[in-house]
Amino acid sequence: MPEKPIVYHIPVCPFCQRVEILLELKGKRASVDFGVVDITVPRPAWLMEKLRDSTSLPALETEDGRILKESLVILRYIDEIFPETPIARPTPYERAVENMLIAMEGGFTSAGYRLILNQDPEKRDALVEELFAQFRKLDAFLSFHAPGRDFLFDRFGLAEAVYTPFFMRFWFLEYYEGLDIPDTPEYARVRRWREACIAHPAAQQVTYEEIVKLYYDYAHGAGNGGLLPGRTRSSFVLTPDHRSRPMPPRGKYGPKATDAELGLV
Ligand code: GAZ
Repeated sequence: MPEKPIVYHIPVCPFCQRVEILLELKGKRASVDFGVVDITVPRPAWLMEKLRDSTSLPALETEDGRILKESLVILRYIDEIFPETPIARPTPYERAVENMLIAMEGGFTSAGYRLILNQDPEKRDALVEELFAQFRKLDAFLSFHAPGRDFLFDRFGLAEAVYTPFFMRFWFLEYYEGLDIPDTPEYARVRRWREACIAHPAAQQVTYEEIVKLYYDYAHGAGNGGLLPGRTRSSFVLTPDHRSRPMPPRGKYGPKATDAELGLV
């Protein structure tokens, strides 16, 4: 049996970063162990046995050997087993508001990923509008429940831990699509939130450069460690380390870079 809970995670996976942020906020990073999983190779048999039916990560193994899945479930579990510094809001009403915002994360994240994965220039405008609509929804929610401050409540909390990894992943839209939300009043509140989230000291597990380099394959239509035609290595490989690789070419609807051009061989 493990001495501490173990979080199995994929480096740079946004769902896993949620858990890292929460632990950082609670000052409990040292109270769990991390098991790094390489998404570009098949899962080892011992891990498959633990995970059973679904292979998606993060997964948490408890000290008595049981497995929990789903990042939002793991966040709340960790918040409860280390109760000294609670991150979820303290009252039922505030937790409900927090959970309403968290309930909007699925539509938000999938709109950004549909856009980065899209390879058809004719579909681009419609996908951009869907993403902007998601940002406007967040803006309206925050303008109503949290006008005149950075975060949903007085500090970076659970909702911020849920969204921040995706605000950071969406740097890939800036780099590969040349896209950001408009600098107009209808996005001002969500811009302020995003900026405060990205700048928070507990959320610095990944860098702009790392996201841009590792997500090259997503920008060309291959998600989750999948291989693009003509390539032998995924941009998500753990070695060579991203710091030794060049910045990839920016466009995403034109010709594709080789393993060598991406610094992968
Ligand atoms: N709902 C789960 C959670 O924990 O919240 C999702 C976890 C998940 O998708 N993990 C991925 C995984 O382990 C890695 S990160 N995949 C390998 C496997 O064997 O299943 C995926 C998306 C998406 C946005 C991002 C990602 C991603 O859609 O980065 O859809 C599947 C995967 C918006």
